[in-house]
Amino acid sequence: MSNVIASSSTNVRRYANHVDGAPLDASGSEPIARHDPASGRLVAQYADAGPDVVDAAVLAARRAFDDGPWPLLSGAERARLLRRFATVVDGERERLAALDSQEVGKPLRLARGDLEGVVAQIEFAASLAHTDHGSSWTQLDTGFVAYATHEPLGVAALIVPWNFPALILSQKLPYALAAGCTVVVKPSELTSSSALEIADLALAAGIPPGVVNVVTGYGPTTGQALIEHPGVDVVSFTGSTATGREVAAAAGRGLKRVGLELGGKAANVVFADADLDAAADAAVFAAFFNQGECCVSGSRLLIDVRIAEDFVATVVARAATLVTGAPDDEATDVGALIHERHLDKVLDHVAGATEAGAHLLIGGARLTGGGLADGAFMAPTIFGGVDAGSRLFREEVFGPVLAVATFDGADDAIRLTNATDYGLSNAVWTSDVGTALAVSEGMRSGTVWINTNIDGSPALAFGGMKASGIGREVGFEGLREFSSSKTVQLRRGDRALPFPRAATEEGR
Ligand code: TXE
Repeated sequence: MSNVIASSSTNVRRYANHVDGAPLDASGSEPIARHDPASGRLVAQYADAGPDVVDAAVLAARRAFDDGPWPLLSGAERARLLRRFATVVDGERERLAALDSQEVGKPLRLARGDLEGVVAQIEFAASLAHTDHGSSWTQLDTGFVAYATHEPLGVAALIVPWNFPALILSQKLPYALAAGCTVVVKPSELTSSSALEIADLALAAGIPPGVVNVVTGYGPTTGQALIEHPGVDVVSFTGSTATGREVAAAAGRGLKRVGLELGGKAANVVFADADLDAAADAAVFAAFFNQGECCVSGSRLLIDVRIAEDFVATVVARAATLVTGAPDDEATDVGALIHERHLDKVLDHVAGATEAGAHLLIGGARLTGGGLADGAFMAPTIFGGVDAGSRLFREEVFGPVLAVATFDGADDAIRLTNATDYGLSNAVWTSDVGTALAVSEGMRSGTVWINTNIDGSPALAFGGMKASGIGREVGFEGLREFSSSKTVQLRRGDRALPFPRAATEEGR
């Protein structure tokens, strides 16, 4: 049953929550209005779920877990339903991409890529549901065998941000389902439509009611109530490091498993012996993809001092060719930022970088010309000569701002890469395999890309070190975040116990 309550002639989508396979409106609270950040137009309204709605959603997930059938289905059966889910989502890719593009402000052309990723994640998780198995120990002792199984943890709370609403959901949801968990999703209050639509599609694919629930609302109220609910067993969160600390504290109080995928400040290290043409293209892509609103954005370019001048000139020239504009224009490379306050925060970083003595090479301002006046558009921006101690070098900007600095030798490149609290991803470009391996060993991050950037596959675990988070999602490790192992030990024959054998009847 669709969560869309009404779509008026002005095409404003009005949604209820999705609980136990049906729409559930939030009584008594003002709906949350979402304005398209590229035009300022009202495009969607979501319910602001209070504690009563969160409670109903967790209880629905609890029933679907405790009474089944979801966790009791065979792996093959869960895999079959997940494959069907992937097929149904595949059929709706264009519509879902349009929703994410409109609510995030990202180019539709690139949102289509997000949705391809969503389908690939669900398909991969289906393969894990089918092939997952435990381990056994048969060599421990004569007459003694042990085996370990992986059991679903229970009800999972999935808290999702706004930069890749459908894609980040797909890095969690199908893995939780493959493990046998039931879920309550809390999408960002800025971009909730695709999660609600995807919950409908799960139902249409035959995944039973109550297995996938979605509550919409603000983080500190709806999100916090969800994490603190005693019926939740595991929390998977993607968002800011500051909020991640609060989420971890709340999960800690409830002794719940928690996975945190937080911010990043990736370095893109380019040595003089690299394929410089490919490295320059990738530097531009990594910095400005998704308006730089990406936890793995290559927001720091560290360039070998021997080639710095020419290479930076090439990167700046290529950045100048990027088209910033309306998300639904097929020619657009860079869309609008998520909202005005975020644009202000990015501009504050720009002002701070200038004060700290960095050299503005391109951009640096809001764009209002050419029909962009009503949106939160920012020019792709590059600063040279960025000091390693400055805010721009160390803090996540989450906007189209690239910080450039030079290094001299591999040790210096590693030192600069690690000069931030974050540790999510980094990249290195070189034709020398020894340099590539040495630098990747020194980089303190969950992912290292060699001669590529912002790349991947659903098979490859993703997550961070340091302030970038705890745990891994996606791939086999992503499945394990939602399961608990059980060790079963079996002994036959004589058991040698350290206590004296109990007296027999005759001996008394
Ligand atoms: O994130 P929040 P915001 C970074 C990026 C960005 C900054 C702020 O630097 O500029 O964070 O973005 C929910 N309990 N990233 O404010 O607050 C919230 O409703 C439970 C990096 O949007 O972390 C939303 O669903 N939930 C990042 C989600 O958490 C809470 C992606 C993220 O919101 C909550 C996004 C609470 N107390 C931002 N408070 C990445 N790693 O990709 C908020 N939420």
